[in-house]
Amino acid sequence: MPGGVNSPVRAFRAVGGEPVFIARGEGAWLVDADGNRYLDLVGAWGPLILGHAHPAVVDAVRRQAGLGTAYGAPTEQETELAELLVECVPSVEMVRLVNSGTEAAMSAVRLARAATGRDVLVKFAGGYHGHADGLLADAGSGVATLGIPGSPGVPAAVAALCATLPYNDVAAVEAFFVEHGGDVAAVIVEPVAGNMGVVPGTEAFLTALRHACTEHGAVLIFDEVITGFRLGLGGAQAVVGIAPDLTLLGKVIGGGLPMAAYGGRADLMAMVAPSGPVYQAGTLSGNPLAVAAGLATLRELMSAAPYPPLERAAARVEAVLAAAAPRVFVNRAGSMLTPFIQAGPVQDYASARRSDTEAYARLFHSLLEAGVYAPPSQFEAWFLSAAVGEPELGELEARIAAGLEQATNV
Ligand code: KE4
Repeated sequence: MPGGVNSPVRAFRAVGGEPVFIARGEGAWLVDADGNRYLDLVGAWGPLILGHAHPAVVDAVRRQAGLGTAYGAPTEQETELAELLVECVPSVEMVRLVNSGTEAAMSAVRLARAATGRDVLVKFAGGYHGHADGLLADAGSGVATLGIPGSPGVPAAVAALCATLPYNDVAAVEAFFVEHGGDVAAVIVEPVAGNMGVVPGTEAFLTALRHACTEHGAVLIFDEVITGFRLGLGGAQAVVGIAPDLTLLGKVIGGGLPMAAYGGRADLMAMVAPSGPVYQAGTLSGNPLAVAAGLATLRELMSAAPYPPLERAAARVEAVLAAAAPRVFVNRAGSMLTPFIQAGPVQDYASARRSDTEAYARLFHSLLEAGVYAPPSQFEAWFLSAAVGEPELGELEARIAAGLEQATNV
């Protein structure tokens, strides 16, 4: 396998050393193949908001496996999951389940282009929406982590259809739309960016995007693959009170199994095959096993309401990190946060990239030594799970403080 991994960011290339091979997860903990235990701040890059092997999820998946893993036919459970997504996410009237955030993003962009008859897509530097050809320009996450310029293999003609603007830059958005508004099919944005490290979108920025898209007839796509059901049952759009036209979901809604979705205005979604001409399909879309894990996860989130304790736990981790100011600057939104190794502030990709990635690598390894598994990249989000209770939190605070001391005082 290229780099010995099935997704680049797992290879530790940005922090050095060999990746840890994981044997199992237990609540807030990961256990590696040698039996070493780590408090997990990656959470499989966001899905594991309940922690690893949550009993409700394990039982649901175990039960479904005995009934079969995939039928290639509709099931009641898919309909139940779709109804939960429509119920929880304010702007979503209709939804299509797919297998990954990449699929959700590429499908939503195709739908927006079909609905508007236009080609131009606007994204933001440091934003990451999966690895579909037209979305890799100036991307965040692993593209930023590995410093890959754009991505080879994307035809120039395809790349030329994607305009990249600075995140949180209202003037740049307004100027672009004055010039090109009539050509824009869609704007795709992470309302709270997670892939340049955590950078919340300002209300002014997100409002400007909403106004520009409404005024010029473009489709506003909120990529909530990370923030959906992470910042609350309604995601970032419920927090900021802005309704996009389409929303991408993923990660949490699959509870750790391959599951994502795109949805939004019924008039747009009705254009998707077979009810409309915009083709999109998938052998395992909405498959019973992933739907079982997703339903169990969402039902647990709706009944246990873990968001307030998650917020408190994340605020305590933030406080330990922020105490290292001005060597460290922390951005946080709910239970996702990033310690940037710099004085800050960090409000876009250009400022995020001023971070000392060497010092971040030292922090990463000192935490790993101390039994904390943080993202192996400065340009990713740290995630708290609901499985992090008081004992684990005390351990986290102590281990992070020690790791910071070691890493940033050289
Ligand atoms: P997937 O195709 O990886 O399921 O989702 C793509 C995607 C779309 N939108 C956002 C906001 C995302 O964060 C992602 C994927 N996130 C990365 C980490 N930030 C996944 C980890 C990886 O690539 O291994």
